[in-house]
Amino acid sequence: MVNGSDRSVAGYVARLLKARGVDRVFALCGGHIMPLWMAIDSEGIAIVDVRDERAAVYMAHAYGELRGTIGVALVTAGPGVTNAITGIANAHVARAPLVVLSGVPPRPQESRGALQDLPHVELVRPLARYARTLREPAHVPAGLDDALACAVGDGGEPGPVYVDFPTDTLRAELPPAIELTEHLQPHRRLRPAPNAVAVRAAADLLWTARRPLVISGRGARRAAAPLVELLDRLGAVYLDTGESRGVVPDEHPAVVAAMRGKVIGEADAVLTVGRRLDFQLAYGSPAVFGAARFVRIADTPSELRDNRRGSVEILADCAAALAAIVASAEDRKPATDRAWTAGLRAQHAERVAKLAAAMRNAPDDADGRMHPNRLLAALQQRVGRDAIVVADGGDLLSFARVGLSAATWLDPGPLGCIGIGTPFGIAAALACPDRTVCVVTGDGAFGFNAMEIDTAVRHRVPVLVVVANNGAWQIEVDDQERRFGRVTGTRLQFADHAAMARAFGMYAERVDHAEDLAAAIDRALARRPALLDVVVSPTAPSSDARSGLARVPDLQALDAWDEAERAWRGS
Ligand SMILES: Cc1ncc(C[n+]2csc(CCOP(=O)(O)OP(=O)(O)O)c2C)c(N)n1
Ligand SMILES: [Mg+2]
Repeated sequence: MVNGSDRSVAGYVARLLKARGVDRVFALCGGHIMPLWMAIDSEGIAIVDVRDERAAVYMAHAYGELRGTIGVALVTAGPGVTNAITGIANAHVARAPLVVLSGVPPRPQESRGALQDLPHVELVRPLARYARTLREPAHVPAGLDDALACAVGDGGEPGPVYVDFPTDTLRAELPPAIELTEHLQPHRRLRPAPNAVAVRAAADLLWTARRPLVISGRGARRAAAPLVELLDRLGAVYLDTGESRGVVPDEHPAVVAAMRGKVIGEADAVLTVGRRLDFQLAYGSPAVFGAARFVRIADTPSELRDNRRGSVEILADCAAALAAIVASAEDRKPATDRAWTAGLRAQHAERVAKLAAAMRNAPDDADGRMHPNRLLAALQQRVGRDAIVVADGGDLLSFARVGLSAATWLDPGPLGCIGIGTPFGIAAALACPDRTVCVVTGDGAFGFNAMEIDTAVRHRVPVLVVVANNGAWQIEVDDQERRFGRVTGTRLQFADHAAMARAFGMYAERVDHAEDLAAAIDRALARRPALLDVVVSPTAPSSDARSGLARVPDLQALDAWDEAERAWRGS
């Protein structure tokens, strides 16, 4: 009998995870990792056994993000690791702290054609902050400690780390000289303190600006209070991005999300808080942001100076940097043009109200199918604004991004990794048992990890999954129709996802008419885990379809920015 609390490497790994606060591991079984699997179970860490390794990694990603800890996925050798790679790639781009553990064939069988023998570390290395096979039992404590530090971004960028062990190493004992408690306690993460000179310069630049704009991203997630304080004191306008949606509540007077294009063009000072200037922000290009001066604060270099340097750059914990800037400004009166901010806010509020009314009343299409906005309006009303919303898909994600408000928001992120919906939703419901979790997903996106409804049922995870069933990869259909005049390989069927969910024991309904939505949502919420398969119109054009995102322009992600960039470059 194998005992997880003995001196085996597997037992040590499990104890270290437990000591670091890991209470759940998302996993798919296999012989190479079984010693570790059993040790993790013996240690009292819950195992969420899933149906595809990719889903395990997505779940670990969302679980870690929402709990503010490291997410852990355990996958077997060979195809277990290759299946996990999309999840690792997603966490890499999202900078999500994540540990993926796996096994490799026993050392005596290495490179002899063993079962499931692949060069895991080489496959994963470009996507991981740390990738290593820990062969030697004596090296396991320090190696794993280093990996966990890398995952949370201690001294670098947070992100996924990958560690595997030969199966015989997992079964081997740590040498007697290795102190068993060593490395169990984490080192305190050292974050650089904000530089006082840079803080003063940032306060000067922002407090003398007429039209200051603040944009937040990943690095702002744990800086909500000082961010709001800065917005209040400076009177700036504010744009969030998918990475930090919900950090500043929609009711805050700085929020002008519906005026994104205008604000970006008019601001004379832009403060980025833990946010890359990636494709979602026009790469910070002067063609779009004009001559605005930038202040950039971030706790990792990758969010500090990409694409457009700041006149001031502060590498520090974002909360500390924001608080220091506010303190440095003291009682100084900002030069912010209040007429500009008030005008934007008023226009924003008008657009939001108009949209809400239009969403509630959006007419059916010629075939009698409801507009996706009817679904979103009903969800907003029944699920509320305090929920955790996971949005996934093409057109559907675009509609949801514009029309659905949530205290916590998760989506496919900058990798555009559709298919995360159900796994993220399951992890969210496990991470935050007191909150309502609603996944709203396109039918195409749902299909990738549809089998995870089985995981939700087996683990009694109270998640609501709403499939917006338009029988197509519709945003791609739209692109083909607009640019090629014909449609090929982008249509699906109006499949019966409710029947599929019921086959796995999940409560499910199909909804065809908008007037049936409210009652169906209420029934589903009461019977979670539950799925609603809602038939929606494929012909409703989304803003992402209209903006050109799907067609991938040459210079910028959106048509309008692409044209501006072309004009600016003189090409
Ligand atoms: C893994 C992955 N494969 C393909 C794509 C390209 N893609 C983006 S949106 C989309 C269509 C999504 O269809 P659905 O989820 O049904 O949403 P709809 O557009 O129909 O609302 C596709 C195929 C992607 N982003 N990610
Ligand atoms: Mg679809």
